[in-house]
Amino acid sequence: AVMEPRILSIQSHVVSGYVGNKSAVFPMQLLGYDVDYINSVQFSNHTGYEHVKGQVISEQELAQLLTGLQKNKLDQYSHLLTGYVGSPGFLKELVNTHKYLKSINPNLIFVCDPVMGDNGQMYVPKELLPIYKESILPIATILFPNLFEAELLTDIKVESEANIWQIIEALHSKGIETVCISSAELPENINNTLMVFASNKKLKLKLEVPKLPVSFTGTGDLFSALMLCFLQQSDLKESLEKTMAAMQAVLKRTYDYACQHGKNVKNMELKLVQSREDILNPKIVHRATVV
Ligand code: PLP
Ligand code: PXL
Repeated sequence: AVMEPRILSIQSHVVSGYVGNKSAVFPMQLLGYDVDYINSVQFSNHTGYEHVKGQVISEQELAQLLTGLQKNKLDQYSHLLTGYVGSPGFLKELVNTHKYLKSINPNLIFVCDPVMGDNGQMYVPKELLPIYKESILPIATILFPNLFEAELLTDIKVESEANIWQIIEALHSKGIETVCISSAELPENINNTLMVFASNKKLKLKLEVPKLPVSFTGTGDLFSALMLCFLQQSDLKESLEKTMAAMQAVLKRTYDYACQHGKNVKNMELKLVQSREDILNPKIVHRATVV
């Protein structure tokens, strides 16, 4: 029998605001998926604020939670979703977690955002890169790197769009079925558009959307959650279009709010709840083109 989708999401929790699980869990539940979630950290707020307080769980504590699930046979998942990881030990334990969950469900889909940095800057310990390369790439089913992370993972420098397709091929050759590179600001297309590339073994797609003149936090986490869900219901092209339509609606609502109330870090928190109808029923504006 085919199992009902049940997602295990291992990401950050913030008390206030929307990054990590706070950005991913609500949209997935809204779209009809059962989500179990492990909070890899519990922080007061995301790290873009002046102060951050809270707790981090260790790899041993992650393993304990899995043991609890195992003992009660609560360990049958269709999807494992991961995002920001701050330590090499925790990332290695995620590899063990994947191995275990896959032994329970051989069809487990591993959706991974290999968060390492952005715009040429790494903001995680550099020891994470070889673990992503050697241990995560061979087991990920769907990978969502940004442009900088894609370069780090493949040692290919992007100077043109052709390099992006090279990177995508390199990632497919590691066994990754679906690759989606978001936030790709190519040197050749200047600041006010955002390119997203998506590829599986059958289809190569490109989608361009206007870029709002600000940067948001938690958008990558929302993106991977939405793609995971839409890919359950639609093909790659429609999933990408729906995901970007929902993202644009959330970001537009957030931007309008920040313009009215002041563009500070608090007012830039994603207007996720207020965008529930756009997430449930995204109105596609920008179509993807087949490359
Ligand atoms: N984790 C931390 C601590 C960060 O500062 C960032 C950057 O915003 C991220 C993760 C990655 O977020 P995203 O995947 O939306 O680029
Ligand atoms: O995805 C972003 C993210 C995840 N987790 C924590 C963060 C952020 C972004 O700032 O602070 C704790």
